Amino acid sequence: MTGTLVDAGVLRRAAIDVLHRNDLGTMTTAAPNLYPHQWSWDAAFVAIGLSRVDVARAVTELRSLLAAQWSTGMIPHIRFSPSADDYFPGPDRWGTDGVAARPAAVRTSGICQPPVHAIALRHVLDRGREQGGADRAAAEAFAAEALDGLLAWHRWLATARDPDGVGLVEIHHSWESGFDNSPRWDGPYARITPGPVPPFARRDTHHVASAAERPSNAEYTRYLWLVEQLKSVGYDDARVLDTIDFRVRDVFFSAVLAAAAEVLACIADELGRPDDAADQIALADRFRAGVASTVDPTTGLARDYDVRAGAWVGPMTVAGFAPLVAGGDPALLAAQRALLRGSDWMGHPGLRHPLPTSTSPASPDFRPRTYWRGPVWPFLNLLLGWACARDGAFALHDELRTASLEQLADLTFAEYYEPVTGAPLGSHDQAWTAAAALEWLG
Ligand code: 2M8
Repeated sequence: MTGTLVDAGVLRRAAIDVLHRNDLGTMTTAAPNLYPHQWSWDAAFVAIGLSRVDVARAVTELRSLLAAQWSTGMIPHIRFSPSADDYFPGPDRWGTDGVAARPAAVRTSGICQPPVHAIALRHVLDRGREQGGADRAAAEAFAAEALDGLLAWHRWLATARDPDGVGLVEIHHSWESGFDNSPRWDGPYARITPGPVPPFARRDTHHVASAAERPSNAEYTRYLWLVEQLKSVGYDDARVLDTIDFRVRDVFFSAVLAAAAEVLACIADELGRPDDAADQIALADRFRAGVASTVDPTTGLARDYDVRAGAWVGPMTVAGFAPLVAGGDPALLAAQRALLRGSDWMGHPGLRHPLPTSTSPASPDFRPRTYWRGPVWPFLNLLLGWACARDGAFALHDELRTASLEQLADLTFAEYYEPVTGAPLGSHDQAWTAAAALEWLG
């Protein structure tokens, strides 16, 4: 079933309005009420969208995020805005103020998110060069300014987060994956018995139509237990490995690193840094191979690996298409594209729009209204589309673009959408959803 394409000008103006309303000046809130701070991978998508309308502001978005980078190289998953306190857990609960690696001037969380930032920088550079003049100068100057930070970020992930050198990034909290309560994490969380967690009052459930669209209280207790564990060792990378109950090699995160490293290699080359470029190519190769090594020969989907349990994690989620993001072996990518278009995914006859769902509608884990357990996430479709175009899979890119624009024509810019009815869920006016609309419009 297809929807109606809204007038491109109307969609564009509405998306720009959302980004303006979420703009705090030098950073954009991920959503007006639910997420009143700057999130790491949201900011990268926001910069991609902004680069279509205001290259200088896109540069500022990435610069603000990089100002939160820790001296270890980690880019934290939240840069807190001093002007908002209606989010839990806020900076006090994270307890990062005493961490020496944190930049003194900004308050941050103590974990990270997938490294889409070099991909965002590529978009900003390309748009700046297309515009020419001051935009080109600003984008090129920023690329030179940001290069060392992004190299340090990728190198930190490749060392601190791949201690065994297997070409897969290990995460220590499902918030790091960005797929917070995906069925991917049910197994690892089921094996955790939370220790004492200080009392807490959730705020997130106040900002959605139904609490059922958000993670459960049992999930939040585990999320906060992991924060206590991280705090207990002062967020020290080496001590975390011995302490944390959640150690999972995240295949989708790893795929993003592979893709971003390849992009950063190209930028390093353009900036006259061939050694750094070669280093990033090697890193991309390593993580691409790591991602490919996880593919389940029976299902054709890539899998995560629970280090603590020594077990594969393989529910039918969109993360199984990590090889499409990482790139690589043409036969593997062709098989994955066929699977994605098939009746368990985009080709499922019950879908309102033929778009990837966060969990397959054919899976017993599918929950169409619950956050990362089923709904469609627009920013993710943009990332998949970008990877398709990179690899010359233009037909699938165009299918994703057409269906995405139809979905976004409702002008709610929802955080996620119910796959069967197309109803908007979670927050409305979500910044990265508006950014995805701008990028799809071109
Ligand atoms: C969601 O995650 C945050 C925690 O980081 C939350 O639920 O409070 C996820 O969808 C994540 O991927 C996203 O970056 C964030 C902000 O949009 O919200």
